[in-house]
Amino acid sequence: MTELKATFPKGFLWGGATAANQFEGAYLEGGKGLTIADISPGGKERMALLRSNDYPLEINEAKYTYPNHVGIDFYHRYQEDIALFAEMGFKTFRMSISWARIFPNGDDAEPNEAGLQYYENVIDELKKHNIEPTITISHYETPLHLVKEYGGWKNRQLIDLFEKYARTILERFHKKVTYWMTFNEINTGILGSFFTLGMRNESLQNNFQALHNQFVASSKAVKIAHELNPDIKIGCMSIYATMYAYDSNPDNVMGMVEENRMFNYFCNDVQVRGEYPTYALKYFERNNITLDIQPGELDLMKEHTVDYLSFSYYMSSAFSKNPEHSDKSQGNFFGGVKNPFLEASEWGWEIDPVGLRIALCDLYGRYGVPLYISENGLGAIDQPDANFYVTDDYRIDYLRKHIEEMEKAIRLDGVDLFAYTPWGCIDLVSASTGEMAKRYGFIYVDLDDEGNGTMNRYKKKSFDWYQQVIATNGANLANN
Ligand code: BGP
Repeated sequence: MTELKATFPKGFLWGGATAANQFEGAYLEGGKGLTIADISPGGKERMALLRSNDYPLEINEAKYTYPNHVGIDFYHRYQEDIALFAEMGFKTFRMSISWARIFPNGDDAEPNEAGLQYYENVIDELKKHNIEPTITISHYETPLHLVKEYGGWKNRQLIDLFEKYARTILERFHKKVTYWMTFNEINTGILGSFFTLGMRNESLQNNFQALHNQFVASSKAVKIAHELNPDIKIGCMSIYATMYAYDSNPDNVMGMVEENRMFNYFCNDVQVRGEYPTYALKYFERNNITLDIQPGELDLMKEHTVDYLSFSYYMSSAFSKNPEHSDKSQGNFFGGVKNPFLEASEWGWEIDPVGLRIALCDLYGRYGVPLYISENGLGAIDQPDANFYVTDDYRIDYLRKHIEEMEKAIRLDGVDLFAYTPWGCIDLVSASTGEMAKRYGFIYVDLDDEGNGTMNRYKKKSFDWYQQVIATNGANLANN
């Protein structure tokens, strides 16, 4: 009989999560090329623009702002920031490597040594503080050249280019980095996300071909990682939004089942179980989708599945077919109908801690592999006092309630959860709105959307709280 775990296991990986394009800045330094994030304007219209055909593939400073070009300047300030993470007691730090720092155009013959050295310095700094890096290989950072010249991920050539990039960083860092993730929130590709696929408003056929290419690319990275170092743990990463039927109407329940499996399960099914599920094959059939699958690819996907499943969790979603339930909730990539039982953040994301326990039970029950919560948190407008101190009880409250549910999932449900990295552990640029105003951090960065501010770092109230959470391995969640 397997031993049942009580509360947070020894060695639980507490930490925080970031992405290169949202906090490094220095977007043209060190030989870096442009990525799709670099041409994405800041401001609330970003997601609407992303979904339109007017989405500019060039930087247009006369028309737009680009807060992510400077980010929070982690590129130059990583030592100071990592020291703060260490002071909080981080066991792991999730970061991405920007593909275009390593291969500026994505298809260059040789890697850019300056980029590799930069990441080596960051990794060494983390190790110096006993923080295990968790590296996302691709977090919305496909080189722009691959979008403009190759048409994005629907082009099979990207598989080989990605393989070369993944091999380069894995060969360089496989002795120093144990935890890896392949594609960030890969399932947003189902919705045709530009960030994920590097394609704008294309057909379902192209979206699913692009995803297939990413599945193959991901399996290749898994294979390379394990060949280099069998101790490496490499996972997939999806957004998970717990899905409810709005009510007990069987039609709504069936609709929820359909939404749930295409959005929450499809990419995990392929990457954890190693094969296309039957419901997806039927979906392809109904929608006239015929994938170009080359000989050997399905075997590769079956043989090189991930070691763990990671997911971001911010909110749940309710499903209704009833046209009277037309009041939609907001989400970064999707929105169901408003759930009358839940409160929402200032950005309309519905807050649902119990939904996280449901997610953990669901995913562990379905896959039985270790789980890593790679993003979670509350985007909020912080009001610092004259000393730049932020009393962010709302953030503590959000995180505390989610951690309580994680604890129950481990203690009462026997879920094998081994890591938790709240999103934007230091304030950074938002992915959906490209703004600084939406903050998640334990550390306040003095910088506004127009680029005003010293960029000095200040500890928020939640900094001390999270430090205590980590020091007690999740036993003391009190907000003193
Ligand atoms: C996820 C992304 C992150 C991050 C987060 C918060 O979808 O993986 O990159 O930004 O959402 O979203 P936002 O920044 O839009 O508040």
